[in-house]
Amino acid sequence: MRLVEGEMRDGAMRGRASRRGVGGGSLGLGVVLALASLAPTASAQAPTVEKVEPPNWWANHSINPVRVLIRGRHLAGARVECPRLACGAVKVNAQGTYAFVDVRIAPSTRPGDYPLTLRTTSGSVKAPFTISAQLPVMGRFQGFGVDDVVYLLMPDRFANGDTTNDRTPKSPNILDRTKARYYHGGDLAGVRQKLPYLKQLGITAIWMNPIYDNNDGTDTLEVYDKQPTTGYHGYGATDFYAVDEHLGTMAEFRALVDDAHKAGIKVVLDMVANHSGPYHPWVKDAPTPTWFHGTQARHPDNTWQTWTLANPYAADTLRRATLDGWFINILPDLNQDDPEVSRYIIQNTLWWVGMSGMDGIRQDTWPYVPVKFWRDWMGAIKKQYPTLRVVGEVFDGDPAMIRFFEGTNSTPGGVKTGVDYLFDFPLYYPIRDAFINGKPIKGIAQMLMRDHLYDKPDALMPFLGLHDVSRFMGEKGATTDGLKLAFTTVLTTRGTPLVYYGDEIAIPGGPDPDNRRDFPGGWTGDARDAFEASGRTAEQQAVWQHVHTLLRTRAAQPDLRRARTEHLAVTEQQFVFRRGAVVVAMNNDSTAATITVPGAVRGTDVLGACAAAEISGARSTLRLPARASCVFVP
Ligand SMILES: [Ca+2]
Ligand SMILES: [Ca+2]
Ligand SMILES: [Ca+2]
Repeated sequence: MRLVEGEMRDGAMRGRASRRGVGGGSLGLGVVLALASLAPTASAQAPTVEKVEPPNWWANHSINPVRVLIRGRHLAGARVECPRLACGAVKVNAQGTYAFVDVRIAPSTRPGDYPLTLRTTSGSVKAPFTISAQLPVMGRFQGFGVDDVVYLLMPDRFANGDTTNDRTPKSPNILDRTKARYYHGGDLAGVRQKLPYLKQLGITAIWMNPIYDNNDGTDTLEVYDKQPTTGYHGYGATDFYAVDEHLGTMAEFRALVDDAHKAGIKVVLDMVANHSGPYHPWVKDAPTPTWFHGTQARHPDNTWQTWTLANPYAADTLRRATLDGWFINILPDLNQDDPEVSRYIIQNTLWWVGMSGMDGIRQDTWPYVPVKFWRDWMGAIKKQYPTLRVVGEVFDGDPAMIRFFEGTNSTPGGVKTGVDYLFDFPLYYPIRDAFINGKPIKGIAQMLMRDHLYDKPDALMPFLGLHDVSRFMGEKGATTDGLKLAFTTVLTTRGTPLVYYGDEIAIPGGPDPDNRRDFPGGWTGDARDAFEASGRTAEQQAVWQHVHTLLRTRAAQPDLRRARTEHLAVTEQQFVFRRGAVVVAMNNDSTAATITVPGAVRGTDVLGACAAAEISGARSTLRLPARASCVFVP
């Protein structure tokens, strides 16, 4: 790193000169105006600062120096002074709109304000920068795993805990509950208020869709039915270092994490490293020429051919079309091969974790980013927060694809990303097929057969729905009997199960955005409050109780989380398996079934559907009602 002593002395001298020239407090207003009129060009060219990223960092952090990105104007030729810190490796882009600087923080540096000064021949400007105290580790950065049940909620659609953030001067016109692609008003305050509900249901972790600041106006690029959209879902960041004003503030996010931890609930936050939103300031003016893959005017469209990434015979050009293309030809694709981009994203991730004390990350669009970047990103996370856990989104029903992206797999070039978990999309499809369409339940067991491909089947996250697919109850032919069977599967199979908000009360809804309806009762004046049993229909309450019982049983029975799985019987529409002392039996047929399995099935069915098994010698006979599941616990 280049330093700095000389620059600082130099700069200090120029600083004095500059203060004389531009006018301090002792000069009268008339004099300043006179000077300005004499030298308008010089005055107009003085550097300005609009944004500092990250705005703060920590002493004794695994990343030191931190690479600070300063957005401003007239930064060409800038030197950077960092009193009580050490600065170097300054780089300014050709437009003079972005300066990068390494800021080294001595271990003894105390928390406080440490503004940087950018100085050019035309003047100087301060860039605010703060050293923060690290949050105590105890009870934070906990990670998550098979002992947890994760609840995915969309912050804008769960509960409106603070109506004062519904419309603010920053974005006054993009909230409308009658429009499915506008903000509806849910927020972090609402999630905090509903923690007792989540605790009562029995989940132990929440995953929230991204809370980055998204565009303050309508999106007229991503248009459906000729209608503009908004960034209510959070996936189109315009500021990676701020919480969207509709959802709250970083202080509220930290308070939510603290409250959740007090309730025994972990917090997993969604992050997006593949792209920014189309309205991010970078799109019009990028920090480096290679910040994105192309420009808004000229870039590759994404071909969605993720299979080419795993194809050992694919030419590199085939892969690049999927790695570098812009999603829906609109979302600016970040170039993680640019080392400045890579550092930016890695630091940004650690900043969110360090600021909040959160426990895990859900990473979007995993296949569309080079595995080398993921290796570096995972390494940086684990270096600073060894207990934190990451689940990656590989949206693919083919186990060969999931296997390819498994964190322990050596991908071409010998790269292992180290990602902890992946979603179990392969299991999702036979679950829907069996329990909605009446296809054989055997398909679920046959998909589980493919677990032999994985190093760690337990590292998968099974689910029956999430925010990118139609609701289970939104599919033609879906019934709550089928939904209950699906919940039994998800909550008793291996891995860390995921519950999508509202599925526990059988909310309907078609494809995006209809699958993101408001949770009933989350808004003052809602016709019904389904957060309370009294606000649920009898059918909703039956599903809720089913999920609640399964979660309570899962919590009480470590075997349901950690014991080896043994498939005891698989027929076209019956499936019985054992996990340790617990036996799960499912009948997907429209008539009752009697099935005999090896071994003694002891105990009672906690779900209340089956009578006790008849044990005879080394075999047990189970009588299963139509379209029902039973969990026998000794
Ligand atoms: Ca609100
Ligand atoms: Ca916003
Ligand atoms: Ca990409």
